[in-house]
Amino acid sequence: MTGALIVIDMQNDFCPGGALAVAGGDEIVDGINARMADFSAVILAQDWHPAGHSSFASSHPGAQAMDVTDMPYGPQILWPDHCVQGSVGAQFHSKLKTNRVDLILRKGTNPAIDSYSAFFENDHQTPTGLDGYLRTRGMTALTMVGLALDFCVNFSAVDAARLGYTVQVETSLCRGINAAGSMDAALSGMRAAGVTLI
Ligand code: VGL
Ligand code: ZN
Repeated sequence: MTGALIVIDMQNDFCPGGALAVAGGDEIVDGINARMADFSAVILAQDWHPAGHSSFASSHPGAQAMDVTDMPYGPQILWPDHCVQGSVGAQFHSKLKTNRVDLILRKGTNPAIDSYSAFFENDHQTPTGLDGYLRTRGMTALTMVGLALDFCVNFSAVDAARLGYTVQVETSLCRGINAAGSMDAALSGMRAAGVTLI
């Protein structure tokens, strides 16, 4: 048992029937549960937006979901309202096992900045604190699974590799959104950053 399993955003809103459903998102829950015993730490990331978050299309008059807007920190895809703090959609999938979990890391709580990555908000500068947690626990090898492969898993994996972690993404335990070629870009970006895809 070595290293940490980082489970990204296994929440109702990213599963079929949810506000930002990822196709087959619920198919990976059992496999993720089964992997938890293989790691010395298990961390869950949880997308956790205040109502009216700036990444929601509904917060931008005239905008549609999947439009791209310019934010002070760069281009931002506008999403349907999702993972609103305290909502059923923000809860973890009901079959996800949480007893073995060491840390639940909530992200996307700043109304003005989205946060795909579990390490930094989308300005790529504001830390979530996860790096400090992992470093002080002596974790250097990270395995990532969850949703969505081309957004939050991708950004988390690339940031972790840049921070010096050994990172592998188990793609069979991930599912993606694939908006405008985002899947191919994510896979090549992760490889270029030194992430191992298995
Ligand atoms: C995610 C879009 C918006 C994700 C979160 O978990 O990949 N994608 N918020
Ligand atoms: Zn979000």
